[in-house]
Formats: sequence, C-alpha cells, structure tokens
Amino acid sequence: MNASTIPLDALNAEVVAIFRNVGFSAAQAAALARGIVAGERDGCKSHGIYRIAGCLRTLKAGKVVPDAEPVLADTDGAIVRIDAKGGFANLAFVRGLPEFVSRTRALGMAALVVNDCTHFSALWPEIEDITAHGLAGLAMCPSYATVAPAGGIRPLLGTNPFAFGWPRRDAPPYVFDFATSVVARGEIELFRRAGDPLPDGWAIDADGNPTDDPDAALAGAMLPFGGHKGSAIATMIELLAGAMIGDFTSDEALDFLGSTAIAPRHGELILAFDPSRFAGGRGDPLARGERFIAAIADQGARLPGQRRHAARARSLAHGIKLTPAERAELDRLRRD
Ligand code: NDP
Ligand code: PYC
Repeated sequence: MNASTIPLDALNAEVVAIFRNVGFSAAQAAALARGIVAGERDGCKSHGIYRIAGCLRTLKAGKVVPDAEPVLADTDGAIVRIDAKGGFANLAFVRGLPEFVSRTRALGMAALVVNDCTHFSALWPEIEDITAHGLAGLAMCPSYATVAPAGGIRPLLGTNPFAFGWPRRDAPPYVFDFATSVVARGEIELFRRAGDPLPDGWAIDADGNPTDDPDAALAGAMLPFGGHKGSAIATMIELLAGAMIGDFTSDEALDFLGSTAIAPRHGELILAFDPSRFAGGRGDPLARGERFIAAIADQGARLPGQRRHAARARSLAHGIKLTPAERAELDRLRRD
C-alpha cells in the first residue's frame, strides 16, 4: 500500500473524534488535536499521531483527567499560575495564554507556571503562540527519569525539553526546541518500531554499557546531549520547572506513574519577554536580531525551525502524508 494524503482539517477532525470517543471533553480534545496535528503538519513525527495511543493508555491507567477544567490562580505580579487539574498541559496553556501575554506587556516579563499537568507535547507550538504576540519566550519541563546524568549510569533526569523563540517581523520566528537528551525518547521508540539500530552515543544498557539496541536502551538509560553541558541544563530544568514551581521532578514523576508507557505528570515553566521594554530605547531589538539572524543564514547555515516551516508549507499546500501504518493506526484507534 502507498502513503496516503489527508487535508489538515480532516486529520484534525479524526483526532478530535478519537479523543471524544473515549471521554475527553470537547475543550481537552481540541487542544490535544491541535498539538498532534501541528506535529504531523510540521514533520515532527515523534510528537504527532504516534502519541495518541500513549494518551489513551494514560487515560485507561487513570492517570489523566479527561474533562479537567484548568483553573487560573488569583495572583498579581510576574507569576501567572494555572492549575491543569490533572488534565493535559495543552488546554492549560491555551487558557493561561491571554493573561500571560497581558502580564508580560504590563511588566516587560512574566512567567506562566503550569501545575499538575500531564505532558507529552513538543514545546514549539506554545513558543510560536508567544512569538505571535511579538514577544520572546522560553519554555521547559521535566519528564520522567529515563536519562543518566553525565558520568552516571542510572536514569534520573528526564528528556527535559527546552525551547526558545524570538519574534521576526517578516519571517517565521526563530525557534529552537530540543530534548536535553541526545534525542527525544519518542525517537528511540520509532527506531524500535522500525527494527533499526540506534546511532552510537544515544544510550547505555542497564549495566551502563553503550548500546545500539532500542530495547536495551529503553531498559537502560538515554544519554544527555553534549555530555556534562546537557546534563547541567537538564538539571536546571528539574530545579526551575520541578522543585521551584512545587511540582514533580522527573524521578518523582516516574515514582508516581510507575511506568514510562504512559504520559508523564509534572509541571511546566514558560517565560516571556517584551523585547522593546528590555531594549529601553537603545535601538530596535527586532531589527538588530534580524541582522544577526541574517548573518547566520549568510554562511549557508540553516536556522532551527527552517525544516519545520518547509514541511508546514508542503502540508498546507498538499495535505499531510500518512504511511500505511499510520493510516491503519488511526483507523484502529477510531474503532477502539
Ligand atoms: P531535534 O534534534 O530533531 O531538533 C531540535 C531543534 O534543533 C529543532 O528546533 C530543529 O529545527 C533544530 N535543528 C535540527 N537540526 C538542525 C540543523 N542542522 N541546523 C539548525 N537547527 C537544527 O529535536 P529533539 O529530538 O531533541 O526533540 C524533538 C521534540 O521532542 C521537541 O519538539 C521537544 O519539545 C519534544 N520533547 C518533548 C518532551 C516532553 O516531555 N514533552 C520530552 C522531550 C522532547 P527543525 O525542527 O526545523 O528541524
Ligand atoms: O519524546 O522524550 C520524549 C517525551 C517524553 C515525554 C514526552 N515526550
């Protein structure tokens, strides 16, 4: 069978129907589908429809609240806090965004703290929602313990994603978004599904020996990117987006869930900055950013996000390509 193509809105309707079928509220289902379809649209398969089955397993295990209504805390100052009430982070972010943007404009910078959320998503959709308002943003969260600290052999850190966005006037925003492990765990799971060996340097087995076997890697530990440097950034995320915001660190999240087969539960920390307020009249920060970004591209180097935006343009023009296995999985999930 050949790959099939599906328009974005048709895929969105299918994904919403899958979540509604098993009891997610309309608001939760819409927010989940938006993230998953964005992943497929932008060629980010590790956080696209492949994640739906994990969301449904999380529901079956009783570890996510399918009709949670996030609650915005009554705070003032720079910290906007939203309690996801055990639902997925996606809807909590949507609900917290307007107050977060308005507080950032009023104060020059603000933080959105999301507590008690279940989280499986890529962070770039949230970052793009911030840059769309002309603001710069940083987002981070723990995950569950699957990564050994540099020099160690046992999982302790999560794959802890870290994302940054800078707004641009006449181009898509500069956005990077990466796991602080060598790759996202979802990527290793896709290698296992395909029966392919892992590249060197991604993981160690349960005895601490380097391995290219996805099963041994998933039973052992993944490695941080950049050795001690990635390990330190992942630790910073545990401290800021775990301990500091009163939510689970990755080892606590794994203890709570008892499994990496379902989506992790923890919090998330998102920071936003108003560049014009920071510049304080000392030049136009977006124009200066533009000069710097152009100097990168002038060397022939590609910008982070460039591959995603090219994939997005193709998807918007021609629809989203699904492999036969992906098409079959969607059909199976709709019947379940
Ligand atoms: P990748 O290594 O695929 O990409 C990381 C970033 O680097 C992207 O912004 C990418 O841009 C950019 N990039 C890649 N190659 C180049 C290059 N040659 N030159 C310039 N920039 C480049 O991502 P990961 O596997 O580390 O993470 C994938 C996703 O997994 C992320 O979206 C992350 O949020 C998510 N994740 C979520 C977790 C969670 O707990 N919720 C946990 C871990 C990861 P581009 O996209 O354009 O290729
Ligand atoms: O791909 O590492 C990952 C991941 C963990 C939780 C969500 N995504």
